[in-house]
Amino acid sequence: MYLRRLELKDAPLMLAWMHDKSVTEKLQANFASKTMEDAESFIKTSWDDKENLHLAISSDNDEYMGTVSLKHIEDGSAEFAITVRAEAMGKGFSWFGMESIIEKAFDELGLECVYWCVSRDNPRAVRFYDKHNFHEALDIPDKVLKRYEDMKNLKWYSVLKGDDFLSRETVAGCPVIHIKTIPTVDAGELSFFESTHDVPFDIKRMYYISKVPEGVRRGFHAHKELKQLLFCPYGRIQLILENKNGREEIELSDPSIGVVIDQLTWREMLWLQKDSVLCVAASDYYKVEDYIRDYDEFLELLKK
Ligand code: T46
Repeated sequence: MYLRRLELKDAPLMLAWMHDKSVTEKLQANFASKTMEDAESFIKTSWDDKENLHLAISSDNDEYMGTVSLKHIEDGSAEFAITVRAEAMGKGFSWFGMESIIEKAFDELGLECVYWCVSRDNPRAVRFYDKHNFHEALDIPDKVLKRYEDMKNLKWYSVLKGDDFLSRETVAGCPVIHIKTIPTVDAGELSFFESTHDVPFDIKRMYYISKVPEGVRRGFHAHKELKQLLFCPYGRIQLILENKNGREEIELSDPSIGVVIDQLTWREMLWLQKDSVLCVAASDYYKVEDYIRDYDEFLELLKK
């Protein structure tokens, strides 16, 4: 998936979500009356708009999955907004769009702050932002609040440049480790780890998962005893972990970042980009009896 300029060919899919109640019911604007001309005019206007940046979130096949925006770009800040098609929900497109445009705001546009709000009556959106560790902002300027004065029950969020919103120490309590990595000038980098020195167990097995299409999920199991280090040397994979600490996710896309699963943990892996590779160093040989593939059985074991 990637961000690109909106194109006229996106208008039919854009109009489709505008007329899809499951997408628009919690949005502030009324999209139901929009026409194909409105969608095309929005797209054309976006091409040389200086105050707003509207980009398409595109699948690897160049299919429009939604729009992500920085609006009211002024005084070093901008308002973030996003809408994805129903078909794109739960497949990593929202997080990808958000993460990418916030990085763009700080790194390319030189902004200092990105803020946004969501209705507290929209639990899906509130859960999404809370899950990604965004915190409620209490210092939104009056000028911005004025734009929303007719709206009640809003929750505001903001991210400041330098906030390490992507870097994490744990996912559902499982340690995120920095794999030792040595760069060579103009010749890439080399990463390595040694059994018991860098990884907290003896490595008895390595395996890797490749040739997975975009949007496919694997996993759906826990292990009784096995400890593993998971990392993604190429591509982008979302790792969703659930255990006694709750359910959290992390995107693996940096070859020098790994996650150690060292406790009873349900896992799912979502391929955000086709041909991404998931590598795993495991503490034991393959033992079919170590797998818990039944979610209810996992929940029962978690209670014990
Ligand atoms: C895990 C996640 C991250 C073997 O024969 N030997 C092996 O070492 C492995 C790992 C798998 N297999 C067989 C078992 C299945 O018939 O390969 C087939 C696919 O395995 P599975 O459906 O378990 O694949 P994933 O991607 O759901 O899970 C794998 C690991 O199995 C699991 O331990 O934590 O990756």
